[in-house]
Amino acid sequence: MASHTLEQKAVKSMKQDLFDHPDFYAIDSLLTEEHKLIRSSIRDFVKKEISPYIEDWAQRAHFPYEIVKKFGDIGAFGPSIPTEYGGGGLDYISYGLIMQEIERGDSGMRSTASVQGSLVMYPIYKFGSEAQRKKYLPKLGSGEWLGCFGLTEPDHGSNPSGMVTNFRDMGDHYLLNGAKMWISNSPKADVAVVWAKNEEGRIHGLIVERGMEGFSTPETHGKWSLRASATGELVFDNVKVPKENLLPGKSGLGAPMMCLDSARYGIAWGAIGAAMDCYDSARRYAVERIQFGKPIASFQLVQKKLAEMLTEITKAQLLNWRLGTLMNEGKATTSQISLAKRNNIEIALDIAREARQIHGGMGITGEYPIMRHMANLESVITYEGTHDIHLLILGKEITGIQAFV
Ligand code: TGC
Ligand code: FAD
Repeated sequence: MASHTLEQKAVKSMKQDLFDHPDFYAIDSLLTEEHKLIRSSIRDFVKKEISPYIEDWAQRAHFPYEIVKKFGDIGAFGPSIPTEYGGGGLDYISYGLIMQEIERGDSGMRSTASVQGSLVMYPIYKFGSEAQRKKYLPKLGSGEWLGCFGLTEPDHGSNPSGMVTNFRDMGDHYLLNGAKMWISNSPKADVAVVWAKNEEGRIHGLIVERGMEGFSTPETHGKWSLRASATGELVFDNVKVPKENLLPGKSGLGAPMMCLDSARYGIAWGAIGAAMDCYDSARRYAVERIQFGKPIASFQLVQKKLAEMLTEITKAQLLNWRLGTLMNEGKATTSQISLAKRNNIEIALDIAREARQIHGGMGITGEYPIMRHMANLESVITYEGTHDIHLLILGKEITGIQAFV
C-alpha cells in the first residue's frame, strides 16, 4: 500500500476507516457494557457518516448542515441532560466517549455537538424557566434546531467579564445591542444563548432567535482550522428580545463559566479522539511503508515516536476516566477540568506533529487525517480558554493568587 500512487491511496482512504482505539492499560475494563455500546455505536456512525466525506468538507470549507439532524438521531446532543428534556440521560463517561469518538472523526464535528449540548442545552436546562426548557430543549436535542453560544467579543476573548454587549429594560421587552465574534454554529443557528450586561453591568443569559429584527449572523471566512465547522459573528442592532427569553436561574460570569466547565470536560475527551486517530494512522503507515528495504516501523527513531504517542494517549485516557468519575460524583473542579483540557490538547498536537513526520510527504495531504487534525487542534487549544489561561487557572489553584491581571 505504501508504494501506491496518490490516486490509489485516495480511493482506499475514501473507502476504509479501519480505526480501532489503543487500550494499553485495559481501561475498557473500567467501562460498563453500556459505555462500550455507546462508544461503538458512535464509532460506527462516524465511520459511515463522517470519515468518507470529512476531507472533502474540510477542503471545501463546507459545514454539512444535514449532520445536525443525524447527530440528534444518535443522541449526540446533550447526552447528560435528562431524557424528558430531549437529552440522553447518560453519565459523564458516556458523554466523554461520545465527544472522543466524534472528534476522532473531526474536531469541527465535535464542536457542533459540544456547543449544542454543553453551551446551549445545558444553560437552558440549568438556568432556564420550565417554559424555556419545554420550548427549546426537545427541538435542540433532536437536531430540529441548531444553537450557538455567544460569549466572546471582538475586544473581549480571554477576559469575558469586560464584555460590552448590553441590554436595556424597555418595560415590555429588552433592547439588545452589541456583537459577538468567533461563534461556532452561528451562521446556521436557529437560537443563540447570548451573554450580555444589564444597566447595572450584571451579566445575564438571553435566548435570541433567528428572525428577530436587527439580529444577524455573518459568517467568518478564510479559516485554516475547523474548516468543516461554521463559525461566525452575532450582531445585535437594537434587537427587541421578549422578557420571557431571559434565563432567570443565574446571573454573573459564573453562569457562562459553569457551561464552559461542561464543554471543556468534553473537549478533554475529544482531543484524545484526534490523538488516537493520528496514532492509529501513523502505526499503520509505519508498518506498511518500505524504505531502505524495510518497513519504516523497524527503525528505532520511528518506534520511539510511536512509543511516546502511546504513552501520552494512555496517560490521557486515565486522566479522562478519573475526571469522568469525579464529574459523575459532582466533585470535579474547574481547575481539574483545566488540567485535563490543557494536557490533552497539548499532547494531541504533539502527537499530530509526530504522526505527520511518520507519514513523510503523504502526511501533508488530505489522504490521511493528520494535517486536518493538527490544524483543527490549533483552534481547540485556543477556544474554551486558551492554553495559557488554563495554566493560570491552575496557577491560581496552586498559589491562591490570581495572575490574570
Ligand atoms: P473570576 O473573578 O475568576 O470569576 C468571576 C465570577 O465567576 C465565578 N466563576 C465560576 N463560577 C462557576 N464555575 C466556574 N467555573 C467559575 N469560574 C468563575 C467566580 O466565582 C466569580 O463569581 P462572583 O459571584 O464572585 O462574581 O473571573 P475573571 O474575570 O478573573 O476571569 C477568570 C478567567 C480568565 C479564568 C475566565 O474569564 C476564563 O476562563 N476566560 C477564558 C474565556 C473562555 O474560556 N471563553 C470561552 C468562550 S466559548 C468558546 O470558546 C466555545 S468554543 C466551542 C466549540 O466550538 O467547541
Ligand atoms: P485573546 O484573549 O486576545 O488572547 C490572545 C493571547 O493572549 C493568547 O495567547 C492568550 O493566552 C494571551 N492572554 C490573554 N490574556 C492573558 C493573561 N491575562 N495572561 C497571559 N496571557 C494572556 N467563543 C464563544 O463565545 N463561542 C463560540 O462558540 C466560540 N467558538 C470559537 C470557534 C473558533 C474556531 C475559535 C478560534 C474561537 C471560538 N470562540 C468562541 C472564541 C474563543 O473562546 C476565544 O478565541 C478564546 O477565548 C481566546 O480569546 P481571543 O481569541 O480574543 O484571544
